Amino acid sequence: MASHDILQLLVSLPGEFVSGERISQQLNVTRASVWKQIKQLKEEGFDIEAHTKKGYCLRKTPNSLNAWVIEQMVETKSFGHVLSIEDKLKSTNAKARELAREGGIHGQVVIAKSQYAGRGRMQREWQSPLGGLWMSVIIRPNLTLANASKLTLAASVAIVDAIEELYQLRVGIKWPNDLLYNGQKIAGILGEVVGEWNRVQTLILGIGINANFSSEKLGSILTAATLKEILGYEVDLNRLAATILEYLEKQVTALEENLFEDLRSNWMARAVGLGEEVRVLRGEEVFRGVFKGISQDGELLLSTEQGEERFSAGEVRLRSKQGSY
Ligand code: BTX
Repeated sequence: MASHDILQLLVSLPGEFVSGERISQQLNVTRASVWKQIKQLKEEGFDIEAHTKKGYCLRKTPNSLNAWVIEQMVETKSFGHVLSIEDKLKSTNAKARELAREGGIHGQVVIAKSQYAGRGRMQREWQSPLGGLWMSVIIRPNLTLANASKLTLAASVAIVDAIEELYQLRVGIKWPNDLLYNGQKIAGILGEVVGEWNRVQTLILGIGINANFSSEKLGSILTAATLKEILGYEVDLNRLAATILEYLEKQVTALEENLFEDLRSNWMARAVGLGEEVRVLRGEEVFRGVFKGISQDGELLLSTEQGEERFSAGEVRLRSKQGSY
């Protein structure tokens, strides 16, 4: 018997005590085995009240990452239905690529409690200590390659929506897909296409969220903040993952149905620096102009003295005139 069979039973009777005898009868196992499994669940962080006469009652699922809990929470068609959590990985994007090559399905998720070689865009380092949400989703969308870049925009809006719903926190998006709170980075997104096809077959969407740790853990990175610091409490990582997956599936489905306009306006409503004078850096080249938004094709629009310039994600960085973001 898996300890999760007991959980199923306790979850189906919220707030109720279920006797050890009833559990053992219903699941056809010994009382000793029930006791052992309950002990294991408690070690995993499940708050289970035990009463000698009444039996067991599930009071609370754990805040710490738990695959079973996320799978139960998530209300999606396919995202997060296949999900694995590892204690430590080099990078969840690397692991998801491997899984995708081995036949991983659309919406399959891999999460690591910590990463020892997490990556940002252009091979930059992404620090991923314990307490964060480091997650990659395999996406096999029905989209052309040109439209695939919009997936990272979709992911930014999905995360912002999730954070707003769960914590009533207004987060800004810095082109193309960093999430900022008061100018401090709290999350990043890394979209990587697997293989080279005309029609995108697979994209790995890596999502990193500074959640339950102190930003001191990020060493020399002084431009970061964590949800725990902003909110003053530790967030439920399972709820956060499940809610992001729900919004993400909605956004991806909308893109597949060619409904980019809503996403574009949602993205722009959250964009940092919109309408302001900014600098766009492409390698050593610097472009100055007013940040006008994103185009129908998902490119950054900059109005310069020479006219309108368009930039695709991946090649440029955006800076305020003073260099503050
Ligand atoms: P980015 O290239 O926009 O940002 C990388 C830069 O952000 C780094 O050069 C560093 O200055 C800064 N930085 C590094 N770690 C952090 C952090 N924890 N918080 C704030 N700033 C930081 C952003 O790339 C994309 C990040 C995606 C991360 C996810 S985690 C799950 C998946 N696996 C993986 O290896 N990457 C993705």
